[in-house]
Amino acid sequence: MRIGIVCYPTFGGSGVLATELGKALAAKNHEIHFISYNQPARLDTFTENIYYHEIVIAKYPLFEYAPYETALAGKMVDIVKSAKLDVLHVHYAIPHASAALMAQSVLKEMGINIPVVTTLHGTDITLVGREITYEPVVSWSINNSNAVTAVSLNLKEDTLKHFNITKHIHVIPNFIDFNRFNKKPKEHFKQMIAPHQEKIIIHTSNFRKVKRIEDVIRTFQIIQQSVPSKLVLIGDGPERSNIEKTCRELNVCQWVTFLGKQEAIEEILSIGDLFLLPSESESFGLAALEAMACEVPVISSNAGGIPEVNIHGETGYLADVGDVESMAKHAIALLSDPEKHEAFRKNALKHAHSFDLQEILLQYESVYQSVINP
Ligand code: GMT
Repeated sequence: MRIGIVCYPTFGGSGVLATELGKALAAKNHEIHFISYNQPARLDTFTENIYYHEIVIAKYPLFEYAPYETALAGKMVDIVKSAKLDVLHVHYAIPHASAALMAQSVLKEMGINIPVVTTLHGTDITLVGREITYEPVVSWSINNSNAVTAVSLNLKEDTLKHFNITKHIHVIPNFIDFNRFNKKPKEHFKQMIAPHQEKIIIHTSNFRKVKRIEDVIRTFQIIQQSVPSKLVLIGDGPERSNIEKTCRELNVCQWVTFLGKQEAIEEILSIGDLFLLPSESESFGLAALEAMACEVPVISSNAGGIPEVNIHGETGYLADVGDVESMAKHAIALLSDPEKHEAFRKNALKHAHSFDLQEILLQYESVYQSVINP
């Protein structure tokens, strides 16, 4: 198939997932055309069957806000025609789904039929999408896409609860590529970060408010008082200064390392003893799945779709959003019981296998087929 993938190019979950999906489809001989306003972060090497098309937004003094959606729709029209695409797959509803439907209408007038598949990722539904100014357009885009997928059962339920939806929503969860994400022998990293065999606790995210990284620091502070440990923070974003301030206030700076944005996250995850994900809202929690694939148990909140990924008392522990005492209590108990910790490591890996990329790819391919040959 010739597939157009529209996504945000950033390190955020939807862009990462869309890029990994495109790369995996290309490896199965599909022709993939990425359409984005910048080279997607994980599209960093030359790969056969992959093309990248940048949206260029023409500037004009009249435009206080450049019309991104119009430029994107125009780009889609151009690529569908020139690359003879079979399907457009847009990731994150706003504004990709409505722009794709605009392109679909334009192309229809030219006698070209292009089906649109929309994947809902999370904040496009749970946060921004519900804003009064966006909601009618998001509802319309979902109902008029040829097929819609959501990354967890919880996100599907949230979409049906908060929007007036008439369209069937397929649940196709986030996936993991075990060729890349597996526990690697990185003892020298461990030695560098924890020279006295301290436990290594990791958090990765885009440092947005919704991730509640202050809770990561608060949980860590309690853990540190009982278990010698180090906290490794991977990523960057708007909350960075607040987090540094919290570290100073709680007097934990000497045990916290900020690594910034990292490409080879799997290498750092490989030295982890625990992963923390206390998010306020999380449709799936791809970061937790990546940790689990590297055999790292997860202590998380029970928000959104996280309980579909992190199984309480098996792959890690869940607590209510903001309940840092419970998160720390579970973490201390697990880190202090080597046998249990080892069992949780194995359980985490085993459960991660139910999200194997190769299995999830088949589900996306089947959705594409269903809209190309309805
Ligand atoms: O929160 C992020 O990391 C970015 C956000 C996005 O939409 O770009 O991620 C969402 O999509 C990911 C991939 O499907 C999910 O794993 C994340 O749980 C989800 N984030 C939220 O719902 C907050």
